[in-house]
Amino acid sequence: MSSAADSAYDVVVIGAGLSGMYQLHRLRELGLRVRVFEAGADVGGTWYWNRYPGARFDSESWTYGYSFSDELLREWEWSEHFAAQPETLRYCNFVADTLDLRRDIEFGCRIRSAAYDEARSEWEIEIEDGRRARARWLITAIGPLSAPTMPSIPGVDTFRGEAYHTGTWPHRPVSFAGKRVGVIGTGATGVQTITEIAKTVGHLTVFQRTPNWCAPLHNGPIDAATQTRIKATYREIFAICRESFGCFIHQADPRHALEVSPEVREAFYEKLYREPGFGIWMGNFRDILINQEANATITEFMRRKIRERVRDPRVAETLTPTNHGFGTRRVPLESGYYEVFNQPNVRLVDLRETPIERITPAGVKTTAAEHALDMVIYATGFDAITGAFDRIEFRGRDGRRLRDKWVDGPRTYLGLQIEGFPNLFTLVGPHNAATFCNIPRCIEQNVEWVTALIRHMREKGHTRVEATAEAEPGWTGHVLDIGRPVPFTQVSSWLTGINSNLAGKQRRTFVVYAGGAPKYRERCDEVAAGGYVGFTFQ
Ligand code: NA7
Repeated sequence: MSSAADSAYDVVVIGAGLSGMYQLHRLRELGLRVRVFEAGADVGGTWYWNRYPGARFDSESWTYGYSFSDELLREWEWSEHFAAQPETLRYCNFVADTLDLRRDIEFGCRIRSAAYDEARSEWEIEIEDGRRARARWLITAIGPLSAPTMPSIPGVDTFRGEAYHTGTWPHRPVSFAGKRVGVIGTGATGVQTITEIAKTVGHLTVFQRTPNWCAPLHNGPIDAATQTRIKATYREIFAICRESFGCFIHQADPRHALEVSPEVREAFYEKLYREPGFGIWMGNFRDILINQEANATITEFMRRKIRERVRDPRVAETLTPTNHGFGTRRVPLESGYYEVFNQPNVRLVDLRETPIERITPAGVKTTAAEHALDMVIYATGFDAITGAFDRIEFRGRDGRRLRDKWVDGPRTYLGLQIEGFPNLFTLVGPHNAATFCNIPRCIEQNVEWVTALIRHMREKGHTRVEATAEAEPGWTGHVLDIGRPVPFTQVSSWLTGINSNLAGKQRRTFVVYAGGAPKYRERCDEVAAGGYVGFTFQ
């Protein structure tokens, strides 16, 4: 493909993951000249980078694919209810091939800066290799979890063995056989990695700082009859997702946890624990995530489950969260995670008791011991939601830097636009329902809404759109108001903007919209129906 940088486009999209790919497709339909710049060597975003062992969906595969195209739905078949990363990456490639997307995507291009040129009402984008491109509209499709962070532990660079971050996993096979492997981090990624490599590892040491409440995934193959049923009912499936809080197939039970007897409650929790996917989180009693007393009942149930599954009571205790209730952090789904700790070749190190002092050339040194290792795996997460924005120098009107504007937390309108940054749209950006969602469902909403706004501008002959100085604080205040009473906003995790490894990310902020996808969509639709209330056009 010839280099298309140093050129002018109608729209530049940053990122060729699920949101960038769909945005490209929709904008092409408007007849616009679109260029997508992607840092990776191919499409897929999250599914391109996160190749770590055990990486797979926690969403039901058949709820995750794009819903907009009957052709895509007809031609693609998921092999498992919760597909593994290689299959999902194949899906991304299938979409790129079917829609012929690659001819407008330039790979290996990491964006360094983007500056708004007021005189021309255009964005000027600079790629790290120094090339530039200009476009009327700039759309970020950079993902909420795309800026991996290493731990701020001294000595990381001194380790002599193999070292990997899960978010930048190598493309070649990695063997664990006979090796002494250490994993740092027990979030959703660490839980998947640990469970998978425990099957072949020589010896595994898990360095855990904060345990999470994990629930069984119950994955399985999709048989032919189920495949036929799924394909025949896609419309119903997507309709259910559309009306649920996070666009998952699981709908909250209308009952309150405390209005039923303890026996009924227990039986319901048991049933959910035996069922696949996020049902125990999203399809539970309607109040378990908003009422502390209700939350305590499911939390106690989950505590008992850990004790039942882990043989050594001390290890079970260490694996049991003490600082947050079930569901107030992202719930990792697992396939035998707790049983890993019954293996004789697996050791759990509690970093709350014995913190890591440093990484040494030979392994990991805690305050209690030095653990000799052949490999260290960092499952230490991401500079979430705003991190990918911070890594690009965005300059809006009057040279204002986005980083400065967001220094005390993001300020946005609908999580899609920012006052002072005309013609910039932030798919799956902060304050957007998509950050807490069965993400392609919300991506489709985001993309379709932005596409309609651009179509509107073209029809009216506008060259510039920007959130007003009133609309932005209105929305930002609404995000805060709706988030404040929700328990998960009072717990530290990437969902509340915390990253212990980064200066400036130690204070909780409201980075996600906690009102749920249906309410969010309704608001976006109202804004559009009212002629794009809260925006100024020129
Ligand atoms: P997470 O959920 O942010 O988890 C990161 C893990 O790494 C978590 O257990 C952290 O402990 C641990 N961590 C981070 N830094 C350190 C240091 N310095 N020392 C010890 N332990 C550390 O990231 P994931 O990749 O698992 O998941 C992110 C999302 O991606 C996930 O929710 C899915 O939606 C997809 P902590 O909890 O901070 O004590």
